[in-house]
Amino acid sequence: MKITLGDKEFFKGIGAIRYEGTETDNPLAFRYYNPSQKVGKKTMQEHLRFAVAYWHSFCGSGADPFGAPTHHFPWLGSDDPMQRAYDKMDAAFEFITKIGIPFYCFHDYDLVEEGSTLRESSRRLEQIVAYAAKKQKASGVKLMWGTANLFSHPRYMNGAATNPDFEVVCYAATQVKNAIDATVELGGSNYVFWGGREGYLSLLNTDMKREQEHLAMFLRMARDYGRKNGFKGTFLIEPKPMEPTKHQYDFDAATVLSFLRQHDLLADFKLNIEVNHATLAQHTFQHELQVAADAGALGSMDANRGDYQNGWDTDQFPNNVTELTEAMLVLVQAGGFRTGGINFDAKIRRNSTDPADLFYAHIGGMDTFARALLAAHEILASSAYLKLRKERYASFDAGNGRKFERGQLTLDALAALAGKNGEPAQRSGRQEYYENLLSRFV
Ligand code: XLS
Ligand code: NI
Ligand code: NI
Repeated sequence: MKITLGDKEFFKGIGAIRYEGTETDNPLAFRYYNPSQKVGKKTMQEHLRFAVAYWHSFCGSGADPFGAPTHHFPWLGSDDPMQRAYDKMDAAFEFITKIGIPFYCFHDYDLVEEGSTLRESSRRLEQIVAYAAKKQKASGVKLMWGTANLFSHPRYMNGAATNPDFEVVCYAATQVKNAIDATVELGGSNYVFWGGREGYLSLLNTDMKREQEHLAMFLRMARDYGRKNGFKGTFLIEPKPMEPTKHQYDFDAATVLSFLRQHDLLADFKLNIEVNHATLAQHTFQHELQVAADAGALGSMDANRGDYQNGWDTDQFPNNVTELTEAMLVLVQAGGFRTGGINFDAKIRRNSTDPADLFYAHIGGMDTFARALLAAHEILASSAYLKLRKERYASFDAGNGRKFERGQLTLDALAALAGKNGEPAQRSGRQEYYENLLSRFV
């Protein structure tokens, strides 16, 4: 079959999306995201470093456990798997350039479907990666991160790196090796490990300690392979507490950090924090970001949102400015992104079936982040926020408080001070005051 490349337009009638400001009522325009606008020292585009997720936007069929696919993407129409992969890539780059997002992210088998043998799959991947390199060069779009899908194929039903069967571990290693090669070839600035099925369904049949040691060994090997083969970017772990397994090993930021520390991997690995994973772990997004930032390990973000009434990973596009302002406060104070960015790991709803829906979804998400960035920047640059928070800890800035922080007092000394000072005066935490302060800027 003769392969045709790049001669179809998939999003007809939709041109480049532009910033038109808050006065516009054009639903296909940005109202806040103005890439070249300066916010402090950097432009919005430099702060936010948006990325499109290949899997949701170009592979997601809209199927759910109760019903068949609703998204009949025209780029998936061919009978030939390579033609489908090329068409999908044309559609992806058309969308990414029209929306004006500078980066994208993929799993190996988002780019092309897996073949019936490992050799066939590797060959297909090499071909599509060569095409991706051309598309990147022609458009200026860059790869934010690559990863391997180690969870969809039935062979991974008991895990990949943590599978009790060594043969499956070897198979997973081959996929990771190829995905790292692809990431290096495409100049990706990060390589991601999301736990997939690394976890367990029942502890009865699981040797947790052994599985976690295998995971550390596997990550170490991937790190060594990447470094030996020219990967200079950041390895990222993406925590998630549950789904698809009942208990995922990379539960949340604190769990992953302690794992990385225990296995001496913190020099090469940082965290990719996802909104809906944070909330599934009963945390807020900003909490997870702060935990990562405090460890110097805030690498990247997967942007989406959950549903307040549902307890699963709904991966909706972000739309809550107030919540994201709290997240942006953490990011800006941490000094922003280095190799990472904001990847829209979000999907349009099953019943959003117009080609324009993918545009509305990303426009909404980008505008929401732009507003949150502007608000956070203003709060930090021109409100009393930082001063107020600092004052709350003023008793540690001098005298015995400072001595305590420096380790110059003992528990006995503290008890003696309490005896002398008596009952401490009440000091309000003023939560509502802080909340109102934030509201003033959103
Ligand atoms: C699933 C994860 C996944 C990772 C990439 O919940 O968010 O999409 O981001 O493997
Ligand atoms: Ni997710
Ligand atoms: Ni994700």
